[in-house]
Amino acid sequence: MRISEIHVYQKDLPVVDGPYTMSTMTLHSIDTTIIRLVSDSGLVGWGEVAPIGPLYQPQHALGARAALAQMAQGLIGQSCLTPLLLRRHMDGLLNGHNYAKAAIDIAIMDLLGKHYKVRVCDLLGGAERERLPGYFATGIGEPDEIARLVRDKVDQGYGRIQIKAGGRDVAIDIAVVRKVREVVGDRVQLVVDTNRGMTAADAMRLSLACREIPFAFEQPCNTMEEVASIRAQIAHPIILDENLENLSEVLRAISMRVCDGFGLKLTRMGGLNAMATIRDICAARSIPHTCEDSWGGDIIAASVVHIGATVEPRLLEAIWTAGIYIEENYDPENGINVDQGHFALPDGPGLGINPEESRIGTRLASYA
Ligand code: 0XW
Ligand code: MG
Repeated sequence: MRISEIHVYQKDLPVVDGPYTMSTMTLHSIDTTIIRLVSDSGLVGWGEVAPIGPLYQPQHALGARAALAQMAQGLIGQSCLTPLLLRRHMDGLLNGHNYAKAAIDIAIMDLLGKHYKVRVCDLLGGAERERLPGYFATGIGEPDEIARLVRDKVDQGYGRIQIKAGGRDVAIDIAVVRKVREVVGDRVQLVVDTNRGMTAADAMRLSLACREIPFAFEQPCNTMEEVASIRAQIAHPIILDENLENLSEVLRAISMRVCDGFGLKLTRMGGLNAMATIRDICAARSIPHTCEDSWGGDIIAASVVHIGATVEPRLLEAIWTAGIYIEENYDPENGINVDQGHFALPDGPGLGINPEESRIGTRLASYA
């Protein structure tokens, strides 16, 4: 079974109830790239990559499409049955650009699952459970507004909440964290994420001012070195997110002992197979982590749920998908939606979703 066609689509995903705000950007709409990969046996596999704007991380939508254009013709005729060899073949066509390769990796795993009539989670080693905990991420906001939102989300069933901080006077962030704690107490696990948006000094101020409030501090500063510089002086465990750009950076973070957990972004890491490798490394060192992506529709969401289901429950912090911010599912029947703060693992073969062509935007290019 060989790759016979690759089709590339682009779709704008306006942010429902937007904009979505973080320390470094305000997002009204996200540009996603969808891949439809067709085998010579007539099976279809779906892939997606949706970097969240050009500022969140070095990966961006135009870069993903340029990388896919660079590789696509060279992928025609390659075997669909050997994802590892396909990955090596992609590395021989283009240096780096894991996030674009991730869209192909996801599509090939979807196709492979359909071929063998098994789910992607089974190809990745097997599902630990069918229902997975999600987390909710706030935007940047004022103390009362964020506390109200967090209370609502905890009431809806979320067991983990990520509060956005940074990019403003740290005193407001301190007030937000205190207000949230006052309102929800220890009913929920809290994470404070600055998205690289604080200086080391401000991150220390926030942590020490809230030393009695348990939370994990996500990506408090821009670089691993800055985070390492405050590590011994602050009161909270650290999660790294944006700094983890590939497997090598994951290993660097582990060897630097710079953090206690990871926020793992599926496409930035290189796709489902790369995530499986990182999952196993995390298991070897008992490192808790999330399974998520920066954004994306049903294809990314299903992928995140499939890999998340294979993580040992003691190490899976939570799943995050952009679903609640997206107007419609690509697959109205089997699309991935959150229910009481949890996600159900799809039960069909492959990713278990069947996107409708009318819902995946504009076709930009086709290769055969
Ligand atoms: C909560 N998220 C997954 C949504 C945005 O992409 C940012 C992000 C994060 O943890 O940084
Ligand atoms: Mg983060």
